[in-house]
Amino acid sequence: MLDIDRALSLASDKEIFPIIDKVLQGERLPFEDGVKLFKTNDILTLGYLANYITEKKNGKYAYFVINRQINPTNVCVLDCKFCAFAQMDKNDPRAYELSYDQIVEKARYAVENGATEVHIVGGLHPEWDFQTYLNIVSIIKKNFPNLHIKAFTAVEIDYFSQISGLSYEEVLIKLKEAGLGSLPGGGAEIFSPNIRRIIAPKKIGYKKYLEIHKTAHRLGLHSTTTMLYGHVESYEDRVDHMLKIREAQDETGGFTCFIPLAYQPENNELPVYDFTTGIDDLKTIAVSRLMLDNIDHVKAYWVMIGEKTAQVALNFGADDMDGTVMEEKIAHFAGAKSPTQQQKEKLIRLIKEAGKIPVERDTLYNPIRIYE
Ligand code: V47
Repeated sequence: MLDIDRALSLASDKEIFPIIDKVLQGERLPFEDGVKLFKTNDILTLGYLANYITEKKNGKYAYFVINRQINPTNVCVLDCKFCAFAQMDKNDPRAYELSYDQIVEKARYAVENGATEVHIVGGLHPEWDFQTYLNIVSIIKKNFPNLHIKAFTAVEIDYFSQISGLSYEEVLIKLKEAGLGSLPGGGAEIFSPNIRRIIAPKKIGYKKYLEIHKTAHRLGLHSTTTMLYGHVESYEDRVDHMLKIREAQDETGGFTCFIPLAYQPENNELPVYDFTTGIDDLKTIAVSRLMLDNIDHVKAYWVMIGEKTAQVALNFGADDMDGTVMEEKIAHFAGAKSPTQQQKEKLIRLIKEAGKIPVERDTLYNPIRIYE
């Protein structure tokens, strides 16, 4: 008897038996199956199935990147209810704006510590023009030509288009010419317009978010994509979100990775005060892996689910842990209990002890070093 048959013969939830067959036959799962998978308590079967798909796609490899986050400013015109990072008033003592020199120094620290990537996300500053954001990219590129600049969410790209009068395509072409390497996936939150009205009323809707990513893909830029879960959304909203991403990926193939972001509940305006639970984190990773059959990688973002859950998630459908990060603000302002940075050696240990083979990767998942 094959290992997979033996393991799945122990499955206990009849509701998911037909889904098991579909997964084993490589069939695409519809909306209803995603919801059933979220509702099952047969968490081990769910994890086994998700891990089966991960290993079919990526073998035993689990990835990490040596990277640094840089948040140039937290001054932001949006007023997202879950966000503890942004400051509407630039005179608030918690508001900050980094100078070009400070940004270059942060990038220099990253390079000196082995980083291949900087991940840049910040606020929509009411007084910064598009040129300021372009300069951030070009000044880093000029000083560190080999560093991959993963910068600016679709929400920021839409803002640049508004303040410059340029189309999404023109904004992205200018950023690419300045040295942009790829787009990060933030700002997706939950696509459901009803939930978005509650948690992020001023933020662009999902159609624009996906249009911007698809435009980037057509210009040869890859991107990642995310989902903020664990607040006021339902399982149905999560599955709907995943399917909209799956449809966009069918069109362009440009998403490298899906990242479920666990809601952090402190210092924000959303009246949801609990962190996500370990089971919900694992289910969300596993269901993502099973629904998003056309995305190669699913990330267990240790910053938001903690190192221990992220490690376990490597056996529940995830094959990537993000990276060293070096300085994290967005999750920590909202109460994240994880460290704000990570040593490469720790990531290697977490991956090895999960029974996987650590691979240091670049932003686009090219292996840099395999730790057999
Ligand atoms: O856009 C904000 C989210 C995102 C909270 O692309 C929150 O590889 C949880 O997108 N609780 C920024 N989440 C981080 C992000 C990201 C992180 C790591 C890797 C990648 C990638 C992307 O964080 C925001 C928003 O969606 N966020 N506040 C909060 N209270």
